[in-house]
Amino acid sequence: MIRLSDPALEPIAQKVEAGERLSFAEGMTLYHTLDLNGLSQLANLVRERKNGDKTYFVHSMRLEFTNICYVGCTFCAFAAHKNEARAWDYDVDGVVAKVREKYEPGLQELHMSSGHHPTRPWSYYPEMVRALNANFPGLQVKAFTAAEIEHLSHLSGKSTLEVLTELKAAGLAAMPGGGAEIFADRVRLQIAKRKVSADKWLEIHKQAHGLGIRTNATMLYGHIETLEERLDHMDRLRNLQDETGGFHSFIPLAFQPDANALAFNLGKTEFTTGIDDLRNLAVSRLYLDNFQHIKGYWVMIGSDLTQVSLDWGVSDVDGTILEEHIAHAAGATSPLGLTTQKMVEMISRGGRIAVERNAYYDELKIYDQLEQAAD
Ligand code: V47
Repeated sequence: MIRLSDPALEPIAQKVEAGERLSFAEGMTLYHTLDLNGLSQLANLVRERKNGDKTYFVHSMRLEFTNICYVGCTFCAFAAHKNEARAWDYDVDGVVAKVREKYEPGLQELHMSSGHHPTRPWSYYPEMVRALNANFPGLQVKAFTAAEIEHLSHLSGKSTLEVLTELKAAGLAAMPGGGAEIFADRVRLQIAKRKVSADKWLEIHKQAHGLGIRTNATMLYGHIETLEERLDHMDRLRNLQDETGGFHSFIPLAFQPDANALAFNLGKTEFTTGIDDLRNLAVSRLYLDNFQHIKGYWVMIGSDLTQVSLDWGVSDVDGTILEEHIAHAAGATSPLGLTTQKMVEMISRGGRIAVERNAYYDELKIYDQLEQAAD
């Protein structure tokens, strides 16, 4: 029984209970309501209808094979010029060596997204994917954002469809959801002017889905965007998901405000608040009725809040990661990685059932006892 203190939520609650789609205006009501308790209960209703208590995570490794990038997004503290001392750029053997260094038995997913390197030839990318598959059979390579795919298309003179087709043939398992930022032009022109356009980002995901490559979608929030622009972003994703069904999860990325031009020039020096993070997750759970999962990204909102978010619509908490650089360059205070034990504890002590998955979201192991996480 859901108890509401805001009468404006009542017609929304009726629709949610009936499994009906929310309108844009109703989404905005969710962004403005002061009835946070009601909002979380509604999001939880959808979360439990779709996933019960199950909360998914993956034993994963993150690798950024280069931080060299010419794009100049104003929120980014990760990108470096090739002459900077902090620049890195691994060749194919270097990428394989880096994975070998960190490799752990049971590792499922290798998530790679990196800078737009200006001079690496196209052949480097499928070769890297082939080498990873040959050296680590069973490891799923989830790599290349739509922004990187567009970059590879420019680099190779191939269409984005050809690029995707060749990467899939090389063994690409799935694609991450980065590079989406905020789709609205007003914001995109200020934060990611030289990055893939919103329409092209969506087209590339549509092409990937058509080839059977499942992807995710992100949204970078907590900077200069309005609440309408956040909802507009979700609206465009909901429309594409209606067409293709190819997105696994939606991941709000909380702006990390250190060492980037957006923070410096526009005075955006604050981290998002816990309530904004939770509200945003709940609104996305309710608005994106055709997404199976909303992901709470512990790297950017911390594992304590991620645990709380399991009651606000979240049914996926990403992975162990091992070593992350993009958020940490911009001030993230979370650890670089978490153990499987910690992931299971976060979920179980949050009152939910931890389910280890792979990059395809196949269920590998259900942990119903904390002790079982010891292995
Ligand atoms: O594309 C960069 C964002 C993304 C900052 O698909 C920032 O499973 C906040 O896409 N503050 C990379 N965000 C991370 C990403 C991701 C993360 C987790 C899971 C998945 C997935 C994808 O990080 C970039 C950009 O949107 N980003 N700088 C910053 N200062």
